[in-house]
Amino acid sequence: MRLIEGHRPLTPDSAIPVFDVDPYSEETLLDPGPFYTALREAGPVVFIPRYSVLAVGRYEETRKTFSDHENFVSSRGIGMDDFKLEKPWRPPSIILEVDPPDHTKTRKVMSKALSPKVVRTLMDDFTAAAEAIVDRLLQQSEIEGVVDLAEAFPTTVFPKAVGMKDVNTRHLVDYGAIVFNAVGPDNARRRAAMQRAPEVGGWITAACARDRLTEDGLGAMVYAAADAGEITSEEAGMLVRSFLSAGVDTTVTGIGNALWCFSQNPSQWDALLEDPKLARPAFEEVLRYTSPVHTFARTANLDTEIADYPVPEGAKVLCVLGAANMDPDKWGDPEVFRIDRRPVGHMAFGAGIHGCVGQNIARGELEALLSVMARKVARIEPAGEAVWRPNNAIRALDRLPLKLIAK
Ligand code: OVM
Repeated sequence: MRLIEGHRPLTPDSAIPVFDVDPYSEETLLDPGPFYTALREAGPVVFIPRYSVLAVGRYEETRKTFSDHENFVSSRGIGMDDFKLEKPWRPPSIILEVDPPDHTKTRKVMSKALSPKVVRTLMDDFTAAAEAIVDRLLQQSEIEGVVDLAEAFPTTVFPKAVGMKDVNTRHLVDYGAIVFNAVGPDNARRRAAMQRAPEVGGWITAACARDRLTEDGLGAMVYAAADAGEITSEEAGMLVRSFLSAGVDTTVTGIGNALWCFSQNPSQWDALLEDPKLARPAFEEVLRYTSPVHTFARTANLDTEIADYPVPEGAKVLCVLGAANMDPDKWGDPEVFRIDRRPVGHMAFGAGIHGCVGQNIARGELEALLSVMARKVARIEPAGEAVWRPNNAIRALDRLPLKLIAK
């Protein structure tokens, strides 16, 4: 419970519907669909007594709350901890966990480093890496989709794009899991992640130093902004840390989820083979259907409201992006995975000033991989049971046994 001495506890307002669930139970994280539905049906905003927080899951309120950076700030943390009251587990991100005007400066540096123009220069490398990995996997009778493909591809291309001299695939992937579990409540899952934080976090911090980066990568671009006086060199190191926090586990998860979606919906793989230009829209549908970041929070920084219900200063609001992306009022038939949907406005990359700054590079990675696979792979078949890996903020697979059948 977030009932802290001297702080006005969030009590169920007379009117806000009470929704008595644990959004972080293993059952829910393994199969979030029923929770998403119940959350949307419980009201436009609900009070969850177990954690003394509010939650939104309908499309409209989720979008509105998540992008209203004036009333619902990020500087108090985008997880369960209120940084105004509790010490953050690591120095806060200077782009994610910050508000304007500080945010504006760092966001500009990161937008430039991750611009469509920069991503275009990376595409040939993404395609070559995808070809090498897919060709190798097509020699095997079965693959483990998570390690062999979902992890293999981003951990090959992304550290290289950043210009990392030292690459430890395991630490890169595990850091993501730690960062995303840290967004949740103080549960067993978060505590287990925290145990590994000193070791993995220490390695990450060291890898962000200027002398651990090449002179031609995204990391160097951020340090060049320090040379130009836009930010300090300490800030440059922190922004490189943001690349490593947000750029690996997210795309690993996106690829795993894409493979899962296609293995479950073979007609949609056929549709991609028929029209490979659907690679990009297909990824958008994967993001909508199995949103990697399922929940991030905001904090009301003053007395405000959601859907005409009063919301007091200090209230944490879980924004359940995965639920918004399955709202039938927005999508009509959200339970159907179809790659030609073009789900414009989906919430998987967030929205507003904090909308995913890496979305161009994520799309570039997936476009390269899905296009290469569309050229080489006739079918993606399950070869055993897919197992999900519960995480407080990310909806990722643990294991995905597959058969890739060559064209
Ligand atoms: C960061 C960051 C940015 C976006 C997502 C994220 C928790 C982290 O700047 O560290 O995942």
